[in-house]
Amino acid sequence: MSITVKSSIRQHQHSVICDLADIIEATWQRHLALSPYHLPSDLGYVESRLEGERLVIENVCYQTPEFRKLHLELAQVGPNLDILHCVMFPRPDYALPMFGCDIVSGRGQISAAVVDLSPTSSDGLPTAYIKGLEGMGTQGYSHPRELPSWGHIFSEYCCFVKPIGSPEHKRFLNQVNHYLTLHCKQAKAIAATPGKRTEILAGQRNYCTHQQQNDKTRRILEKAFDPVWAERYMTTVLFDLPEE
Ligand code: 18B
Repeated sequence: MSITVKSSIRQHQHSVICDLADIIEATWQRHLALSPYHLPSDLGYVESRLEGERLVIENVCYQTPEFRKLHLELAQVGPNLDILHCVMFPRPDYALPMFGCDIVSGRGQISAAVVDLSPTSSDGLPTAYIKGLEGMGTQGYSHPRELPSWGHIFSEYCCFVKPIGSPEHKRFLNQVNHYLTLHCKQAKAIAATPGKRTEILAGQRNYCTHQQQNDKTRRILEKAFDPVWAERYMTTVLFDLPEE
């Protein structure tokens, strides 16, 4: 009898991506009460071909009392392109910002590393976040990168860089850990505000519709699958919205 084990792509990815995936999962487990979140059954583990190369996507999803969906995604495009994507979607009863993180590594070099806690209210980030993030951003990195036109959704503490060498890799890992820990602690500390649902939903919708305009993400998915599949994936898995 032969047993086939679906081998995880995690151990084959850039070490910064593996380390960050471990940090994210450990931080979630330490601070939050996780229960499973079920993706549409055909979208949890996905494989396709992009220009003759394999595209593999592995999704890890949870929900908690404060978060409708915690989503960590690892993707590998052929032997050379590794991606980590993570978004935390608060339940619309909680006036929390959006935690988002993306790392793209091509041929062993990280070209893009992004982390932010993005406001969902027109008043900007809550005071506790402003205090916790003071002085943080792209300081300490030699290659900050310019945000695309849809990037006005991010906060002034958004870190978008090409991190060079192991000191900057380490700095980025520490920075994500800091943003994530602050966010988990705040989520536990604040009370639900059901009266603000409409405003919070509008803020989340604004975030998601702008993220869906990321042509670089869309292009990878369209080439590996097709435009209809890419649209479904971007709107149901990467940046979906809760029912009213
Ligand atoms: N993203 N990223 O998640 N993206 O998902 N990403 C790229 O060096 C994928 C998020 C963000 O300059 C690039 O230029 C794929 C979240 C920004 O126009 C590639 C998936 C955030 C840019 C991919 C994925 C986020 C960017 C180009 C699904 C922030 C710069 C890499 C697994 C919170 C956009 C490069 C620009 C870039 C791909 C940000 C290839 C396939 C949550 C700002």
